[in-house]
Amino acid sequence: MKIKTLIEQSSRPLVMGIVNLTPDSFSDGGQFNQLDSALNQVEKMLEAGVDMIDLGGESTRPGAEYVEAEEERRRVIPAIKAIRKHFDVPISIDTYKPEIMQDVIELGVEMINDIRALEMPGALDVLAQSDTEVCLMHMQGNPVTMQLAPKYDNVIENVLDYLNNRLQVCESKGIDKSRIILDPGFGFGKTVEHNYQLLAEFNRFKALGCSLLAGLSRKSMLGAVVDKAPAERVAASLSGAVICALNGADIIRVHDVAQTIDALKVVEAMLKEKKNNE
Ligand code: 7PM
Repeated sequence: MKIKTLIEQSSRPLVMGIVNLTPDSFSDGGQFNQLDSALNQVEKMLEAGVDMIDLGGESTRPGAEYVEAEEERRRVIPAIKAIRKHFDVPISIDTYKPEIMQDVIELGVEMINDIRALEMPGALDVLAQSDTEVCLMHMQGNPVTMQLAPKYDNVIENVLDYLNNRLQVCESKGIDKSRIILDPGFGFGKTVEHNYQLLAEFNRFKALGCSLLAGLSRKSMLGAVVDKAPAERVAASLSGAVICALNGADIIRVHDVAQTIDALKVVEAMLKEKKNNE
């Protein structure tokens, strides 16, 4: 089913669970371990009620290393096939490389999640020749240098202008607005203050007429306030998720699926009564 349809049918934002395929310090990075760990993560998230998963084969963390397309393909393709074989869950692929987009679209993934908003040469054409949904995210600079000196005249206006421009470019290429999801890109070339300005005015992005995605799970904008390591930022992340839910987010990208769904169910129950008493 289309993500757009899932959004329309849901009375709370969809929860997108983050599944990383990047080798980390907790495993030897071996192919089997990576796949097995991804499948375990997906199973747990489904038990918790996740609406879709976001699979990433290249870390986009500040200062992260570049991953060749060949290596990203080796990580992502077997994972998609294994997830498809074992589970029935919409899949989003976190990639900015057009050759990866092409391959995963052929495998029938529901969404491309692009932190570069289809700016890589060829990416627009790949999406234009498909009917796959796509998330366009704002980033200032690139993942290696973006946190060195983020600068805006007005972060809200600048991010709005950027996303509006990417939207126009997509539409001119024949990518219909109805399959585009927009994301201001918390943490991507933004200071703590910029991030909280975006959070405070998240609802202004509704004016662009697309569904909205918010990704702030465990990010440093939360660490800056609670002074805790990423894994200890669950409560802070829930606070961020609730703020976004109250300000028009349609998809929330998270590590902690079960806790986020609980938090969003409370928002949903409140909004239901609010609507009933209008
Ligand atoms: C710093 C920045 C640390 C980003 C970690 C990350 C987003 C995304 C990521 C997001 C969309 C993370 C990331 N963040 N895709 N991919 N929106 N659409 O938290 O905010 O995993 S990477």
